Amino acid sequence: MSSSQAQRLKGKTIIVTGASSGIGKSTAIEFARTQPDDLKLILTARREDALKEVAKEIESFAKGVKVLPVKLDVSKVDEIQAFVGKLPQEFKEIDVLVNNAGLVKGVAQAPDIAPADIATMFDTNVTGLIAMTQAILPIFKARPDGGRGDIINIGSIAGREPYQGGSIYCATKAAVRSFTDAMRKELIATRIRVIEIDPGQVETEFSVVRFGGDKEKAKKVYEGVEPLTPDDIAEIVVFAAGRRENVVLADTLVFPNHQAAATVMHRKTTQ
Ligand code: NDP
Ligand code: 8X3
Repeated sequence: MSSSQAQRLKGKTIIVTGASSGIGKSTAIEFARTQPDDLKLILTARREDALKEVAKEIESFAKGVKVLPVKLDVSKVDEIQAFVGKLPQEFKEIDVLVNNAGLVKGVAQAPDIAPADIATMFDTNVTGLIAMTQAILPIFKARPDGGRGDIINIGSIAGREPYQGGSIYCATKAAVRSFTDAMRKELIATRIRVIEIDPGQVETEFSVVRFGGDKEKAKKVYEGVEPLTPDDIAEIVVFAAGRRENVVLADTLVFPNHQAAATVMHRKTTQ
């Protein structure tokens, strides 16, 4: 017998941005684990090969899940518009949008932050997320009662608590938070749920990207601590989407046990 969560997700079409690694990949897999019999997943990111691997993995255990991997750079607004227009008929009726794609570049402080890094972070984390939302929202709004569907935005503790060396990334996540909160109010007369999940420290490719591919530097971020896993966040995303339609998990801050703020962490030291 399937769970009530599985029943509520049955037949849904779900899009996850940034599904080629980390939280997005785990989210795609967790949706498929929860509802393996009847689900459609649209998985997007820039690395198409990685997306195809995720699709293969899902199809190996979830026979009722149809996966559509699509190469999409969310920082290119015209690509987003073309992507929605070209979706195959059976994937057009999207029910859940998970805006997860995002990144951080470096730890530079003003006035030394590279303009290209500023642009990449804002174009991806803010303009990309807004453009995805604007592209999908008309599909939700065309439904009865003012509209139906879920928008799940992956914010960050960084959007609530700016820290040194993260000014631009933090500003992008604060922008996501403002956009999300405003939208929830704007859509009050609909059945559309606007949800934000703000993780603390999660071990993914995030720090590798931050340090330009330097895996040693990235590893140091997690020394002496036990970060969250991408699966931890994926479970919360799926939980939020799998609630009864009248239940809106509007806002969630998630820490690992050793963390109490963006920069307040307990690190075990080895003597
Ligand atoms: P990863 O680097 O593992 O994953 C990031 C994903 O975003 C990848 O799939 C990447 O795919 C995709 N992405 C990046 N840029 C673009 C782009 N221009 N267009 C499309 N996809 C893009 O990191 P996480 O899983 O940690 O990050 C996921 C989200 O979680 C981000 O929004 C991040 O800010 C947020 N977050 C992460 C935390 C952490 O500690 N790890 C904590 C709080 C929030 P590809 O490279 O193939 O395009
Ligand atoms: C990622 C968490 O604190 O490294 O959003 O910026 S943090």
